[in-house]
Amino acid sequence: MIQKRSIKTLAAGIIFAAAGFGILIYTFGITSGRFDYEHYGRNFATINENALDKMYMPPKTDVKINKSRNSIEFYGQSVSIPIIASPKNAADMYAFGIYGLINPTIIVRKNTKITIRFVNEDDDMYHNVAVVNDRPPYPYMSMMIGEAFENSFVSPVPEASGNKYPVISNSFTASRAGTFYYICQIMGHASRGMYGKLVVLDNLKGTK
Ligand SMILES: [Cu+2]
Repeated sequence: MIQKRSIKTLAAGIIFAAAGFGILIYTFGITSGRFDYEHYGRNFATINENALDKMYMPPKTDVKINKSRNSIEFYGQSVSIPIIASPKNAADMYAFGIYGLINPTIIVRKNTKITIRFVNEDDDMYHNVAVVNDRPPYPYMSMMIGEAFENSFVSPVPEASGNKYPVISNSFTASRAGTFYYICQIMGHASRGMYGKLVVLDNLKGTK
């Protein structure tokens, strides 16, 4: 009798533990949901090397590139920003490239609609990009850092293979002025320097 009861207790304990673990995983899945590996890079397309090379070329208008400050100012209420993970001109894989600059400071005006066009040039690792409030240095587990703006997150995309470079886009509105950061949230990437600054200006003046 005692044995039966203890078996029942044990069974109940296991069920409770399993349920608790399930709730924990579920909760974690919500807070870090987009880092569920099963959902990595579901909706990406690919571009070839020719199209990738074009992403390095700045447009003739609507941007101001300052190489000495390593900054790029984007003009307009709606801007498209091409961000390359592990660009060929970077010192290592843990870098973003925009128009040939490495981890440049991006400058926009408040309420600009930003569309990030994100491509992975790395043939070895997944990468993503998210705009966050937290300033460096970053922890190893940077996927837990929350987004600065609603939807300011681009899903991780897998490594490039052959002449196919994964590309994915996402839009958000820089609704607050201030200094933010765009970081890669794959484990250990931001902590190794895969980040840059995003400055959202409060007024209509440039930074000239
Ligand atoms: Cu990365």
